[in-house]
Parts: sequence; structure tokens; C-alpha cells
Amino acid sequence: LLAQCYNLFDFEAVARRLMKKTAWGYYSSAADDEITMRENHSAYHRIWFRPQILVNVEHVDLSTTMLGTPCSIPFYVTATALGKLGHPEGEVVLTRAAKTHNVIQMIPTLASCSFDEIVDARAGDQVQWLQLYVNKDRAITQRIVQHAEKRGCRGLFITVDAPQLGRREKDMRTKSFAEDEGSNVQSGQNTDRTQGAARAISSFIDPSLSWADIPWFKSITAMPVILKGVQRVEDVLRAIDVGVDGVVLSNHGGRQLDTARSGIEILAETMPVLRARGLQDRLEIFVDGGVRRATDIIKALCLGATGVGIGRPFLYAMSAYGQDGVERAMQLLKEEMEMNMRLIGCARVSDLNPSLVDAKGVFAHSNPTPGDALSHSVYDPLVVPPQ
Ligand code: HOC
Repeated sequence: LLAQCYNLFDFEAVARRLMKKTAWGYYSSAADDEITMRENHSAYHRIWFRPQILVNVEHVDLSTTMLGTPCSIPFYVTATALGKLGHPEGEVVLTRAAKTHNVIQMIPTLASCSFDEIVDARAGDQVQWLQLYVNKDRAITQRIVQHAEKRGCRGLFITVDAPQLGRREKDMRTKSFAEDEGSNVQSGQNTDRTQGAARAISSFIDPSLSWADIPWFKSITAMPVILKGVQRVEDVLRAIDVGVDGVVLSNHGGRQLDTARSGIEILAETMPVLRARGLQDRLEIFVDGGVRRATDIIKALCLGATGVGIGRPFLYAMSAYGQDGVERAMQLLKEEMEMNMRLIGCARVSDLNPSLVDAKGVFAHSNPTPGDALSHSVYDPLVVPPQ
């Protein structure tokens, strides 16, 4: 059955049928009407390719470098909380699959496995980054950051889009935390288990975090510091001013502010401004949210991203099929990417450039958001095994 998953949407369809309602509720939920979650993928539909012809694409090389680290393909496993809701072994499953494909993994603060378990699951020269929720107690934050550096993490991604939890009604209805058999998450606070998983685990997060705090992070670590959750060009410029090494243009998978714009649209807004001011090489720009196809990855890179983060699809693949599922999902993306690089006439990631896409339509918000992108799939329900 795994062999019948032909794209990332298929894993979602299988996971939806196999997962416990509570776990599905937590992973799949997004804020309010989930408009931003759907828009995240739909925005890619409004960008069109302008392929070039007669380029030698016999050998296509997908390898690239992110934050100075070589990797096999320009996507990474982004941070997602509570991996054990989907699989009894949790995030280490993602670690092992990422190793197989030489893909970078971002370790979530709110993982089910402990940080050290996820690091211990690493093999060889495998690369991991740390995603950080900043604790109200900065001494705790400092310990987490410095421990991550000591354990070999090579990037600190500070989440900046979550001063308060978005309202995820699916999660609130299913109250997954009450049934979370596996979570090791230690918030150190009393948790309200009646409001869904996210609310229960997030009460330690500091809503007073501000620009004034960012230099402190630079002072406590030698890891590159990246702001995750930047949503407009003005803030990218400010990030350059405070000297961070990168930004992730992201709306938290649509789980925070509903009707926030997609990462890919923010990228299309940002890059012309940076280029006009000669600032495009001052930091690395990542995008996440709604990436389901290699064409999405290619579009983001054409527009100037260094790499893209992928979250839910790997959770669904893990929930449905464990490590094999995540490895297949990664393999499918690699195959899609190799083919589509050929079809647009690029043999190397460094050849991707803005002339290869027409992105004018990405700003056209008047288009209705189709409801088919993330919530439906072409997967044939007849081949899904009974629960
Ligand atoms: C205000 C804190 O990232 C999710 C996780 C946890 C959210 C914590 C937000 O569910 O999106």
C-alpha cells in the first residue's frame, strides 16, 4: 500500500483514516476557518513556470547548501510538536528517515521525545537545527540553546509568530492532550487539558519577546540565529538590521493568525526589495507552509529562497507508515524535483532564478481559495486497509 502513495497528498489521506481522531485533530488543525492553511498551498498554484529550452539536463544535481551545511535537496524537516501522537517512537522516526536521504531536521522545542533522544538518534555527520520557543524564564532558554550547541545543532530558529496560541477548533474539540500517551513535553506549568493539545503545552512561552531581545540570542550562541515566522518585508529588513543570519517566511502552517499571507507570497514581496537595495546576500531566506510538490520547492528557490521547510506531510507519512513512509515521501519529492528541474531546463539548484517563473498572480487575493488542496486527495479510499 505504501507503494501506492504517489505524492504527499496521498499520505495525508491514509493518515486521516488510520490516525486516532485526537491525533488527527492536533496535526491537521489550523486557526479559525483554516483559510491560511489552504492558502499556503493554493498560493503556489498562482505561480507559473517559464521553462527554458535546449539546456543539457542529462545529469541533474539537487544538492545545495543551507546555513553553510551541504544537503542532498533543498528542503528540510521543519519542527512540528508532539510526534508521539502519530507514531509510538515519535520524532526519532523523522531523524532516521532524514539520515537516509541526507535531509536536515529541525528539532522542535515541543517534541514528544526529549531533545537528547532526538540528537542521539542522529547518525554520522547528520545535521540538525533547533527550533526554539522562548521561555518566560530566560535562564531556561539559555540552557536549552547552549545545550543544543554543545550537542552539535547547527542553527537556532527562534519562533516569532506565536506570542499567543491561535485558535484551533478541531484540536479544541478533540482534546488530544488528554489522550497523548507519549508526550515528554515538560512545560513546567499547570496545563489545562480541556482546551486541546496546543494550549496545554504552550503556557510557558513568553509573549513579551521583542526585537530588543534578539541581540542577546546572538550573544549566547555561535550558532546561526534565524527568525522563524516573519511575515512582511519590513520585518525582513529589520532582521537584517539586527544582524540575524536568516529568516523563515512562515505563518506557522496556518495555525496562528488566520488570513495571514502565505510564505511564498511574502517571498515574492521581499526579494525585489532586497535586490533593489543590494541586501539579497545578507541573510538566508527559508519558506514553509503548504509545500506539497517539488514544483513548489522549485518556485520558492526561483524566487530566492535557500530552502523550504516541510512539516505536516512528513508527520502524516510517519503516522501512516513509520520510517518507511517518511523515506518514501522524501524519495517521491526527490524524483519529482529531478524531473521538474529537467522540464524547466535547469541542471543545478544554483541555476534556478526569477526568470523561470511568472509570479505576478501570487498577489491576486481576489481568487477564491480552492478547498481541494490540503483537505482532499486523489487517494483511492478502497485500497485503505480497515482500522
Ligand atoms: C503560543 C504557543 O507549534 C503548534 C505547535 C505548538 C504551538 C505553541 C504556540 O501546535 O503549532
